[in-house]
Amino acid sequence: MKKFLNLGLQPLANSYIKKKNLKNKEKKFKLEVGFNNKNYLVSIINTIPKEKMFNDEYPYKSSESKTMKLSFKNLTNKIKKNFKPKFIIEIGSNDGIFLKNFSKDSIVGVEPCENLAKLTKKKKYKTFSEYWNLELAKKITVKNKADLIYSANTLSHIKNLDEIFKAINYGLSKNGILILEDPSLLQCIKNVAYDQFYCEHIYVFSTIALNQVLKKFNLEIFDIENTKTHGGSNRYYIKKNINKIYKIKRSVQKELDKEIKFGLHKFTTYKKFGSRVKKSRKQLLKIFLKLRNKNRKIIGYGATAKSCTVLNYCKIGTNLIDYFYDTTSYKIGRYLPGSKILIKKYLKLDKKKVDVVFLGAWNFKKEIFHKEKKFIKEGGKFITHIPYPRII
Ligand code: DWN
Repeated sequence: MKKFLNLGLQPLANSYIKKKNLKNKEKKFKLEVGFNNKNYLVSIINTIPKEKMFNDEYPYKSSESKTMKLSFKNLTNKIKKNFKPKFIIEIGSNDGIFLKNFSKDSIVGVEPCENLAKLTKKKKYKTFSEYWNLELAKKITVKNKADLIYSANTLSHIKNLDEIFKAINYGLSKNGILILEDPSLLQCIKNVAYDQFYCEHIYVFSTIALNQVLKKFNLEIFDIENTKTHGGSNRYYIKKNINKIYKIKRSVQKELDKEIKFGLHKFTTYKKFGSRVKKSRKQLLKIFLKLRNKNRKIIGYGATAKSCTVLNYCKIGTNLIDYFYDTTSYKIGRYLPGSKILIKKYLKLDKKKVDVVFLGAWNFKKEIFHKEKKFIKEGGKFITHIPYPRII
């Protein structure tokens, strides 16, 4: 693997600090990103054991945003109309944002983070709080194989792709389909969204790379949709080679052509991205310092895992951001890892109290701007670093 990006020493992105632990030394790891020119995968180089990240204290809940709820709802309607699955497995069911759109006897969830699995179990959805692997696939499909396996924003978090796909291949019926959804590497590189890289995001997939991985398991992509979620994602519709029901759509070659045209198969593209990231850091810091010199009150909005990368890479701390707002109850009253900025319970933005807001959750810009119409109307400003640092 050839390294193209060094994001410095970073703490675990989702390890929000309790006040009583603020003085404790945090564990940090080298966050470096590389390109494998054999299988075209882009991944972080040093990985953290999964048990350290995905346990019974996982803070992220998908249902915190209206955008995500709507996206899952729309997909559900499409699935019901086009595929009519009788038995579905969801890998990475989180707080049930997708699951709850189906009847309890037609879907099972797999969610290793016990605190999240508890939420769906409570609502009587069968949920396995285990890591997805072949053994689990065998256990779940004793009676029936799945007509549909769905996984959003999860496979990019799992190191051993061979194990995942072996288990998927086992669990999926002959004519069943697999739908995967993850951030698009093309969008990540185009938008200089270097904060898509942190301990949990082991991979950011290109179609080129995913295609290579799938081939080994006799799986093939038959359709791709570009979605707007998480800063630009791809939804891949995948089938077994032996399944002749679905024809391969033009969208697949179109996406591959786009990626090749952009150079996602070449190391030089990533080298250039590395330089753009350094430039982005410089520009972002310049904006913060200028505003601080003018005594502007700056806060953050959305204490995301992505923010952890930005704040620690750019060395932005309490000297530049007073506090963050977030709606997630688990995060409130804790401090962001590394930068140690306090996370407060979300209140509607008030221009009398705040001048400028750093968009940690830049991927929900539209939803947030809609919510904060009044603040914007009264002259409130936002800082974003995507696709380049600027005040809006
Ligand atoms: O892959 C992953 C994605 C899907 O979710 C995980 N590894 C971890 C997590 O990443 P993230 O924290 O970068 O995700 P989000 O979805 O960008 O996080 C949004 C955060 O912003 C949440 O903490 C909720 C918060 N929020 C808010 O406070 N007000 C979000 C919205 C839309 C709001 O209006």
